[in-house]
This record gives sequence, structure tokens and C-alpha cells, in this order.
Amino acid sequence: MHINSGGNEMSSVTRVLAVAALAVSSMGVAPVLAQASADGTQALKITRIKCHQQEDNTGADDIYLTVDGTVIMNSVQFTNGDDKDIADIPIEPGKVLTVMEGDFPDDDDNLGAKRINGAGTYEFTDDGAHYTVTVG
Ligand SMILES: [Ca+2]
Ligand SMILES: [Ca+2]
Ligand SMILES: [Ca+2]
Repeated sequence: MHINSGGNEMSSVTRVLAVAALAVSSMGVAPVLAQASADGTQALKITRIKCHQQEDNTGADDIYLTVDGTVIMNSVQFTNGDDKDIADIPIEPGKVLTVMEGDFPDDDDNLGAKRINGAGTYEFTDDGAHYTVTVG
């Protein structure tokens, strides 16, 4: 898949999730993910992605995020130096986040997998790329 419009392109699914999260928080109800964590820790959100070094040699990287094999952020384009605010994406503490770079026709590239244990920055440096994912 290739998105030509660039920028903070969001799928309708992501948009629905973001709206749902906003609706929940505005009602003052704890997000579902927070309720699901056994130790009562606050749900975390992925808020920002910075590209220090892209994986593709030509054209923008098509970055997407997965947890347990499920896509939680659809493809967003990054080139070297891009530092993008993304629509907050909830992630349950303790889950492993994988950063993927989409290619066609060859296989997508795995840029690394990190267990998200708390707020902070996480570096993904596999396959010659370097991305920083901010979790808040
Ligand atoms: Ca690639
Ligand atoms: Ca690519
Ligand atoms: Ca590839």
C-alpha cells in the first residue's frame, strides 16, 4: 500500500478508535485498557514517532505498528528527520510493540520489537533504521 497524501494520514479505523478514546476520557471513565491491567496501572499511549534513519533507500518509509500481530497504527510515511505527533494510540503495559516498514512487492521489514513497560522513549534500530517511539 502506498499513501500519496503523506502527513498524519489516519485510517477510518484509527480515527474511530481515537474518537472512541476521546469520548471515553471526556466522560471521566477509565479507558478499557486501564481496567484490563491487573495491577491497576494507567493505560499508556503512543504519542509520537521520530525518524532518525529511514529503512528504505529511495522514497519515504511506510511505518506501521503492530502488537501481537495486530496492526494498531496504519501506515504513516517518514523520511529522515521527521518527528510526527500521531493520534494517541492506547497500548497495554507489558505488551510488545513492533515497528514495521511496508514494502511492495518484497516483504515488509521488521525494525524492532520492544516491550512497553511505562512512559518514555523506545528506540527501534533493526534493519539499518532508527526510530524513536514516545509513550506517554
Ligand atoms: Ca523497506
Ligand atoms: Ca518501504
Ligand atoms: Ca523489504
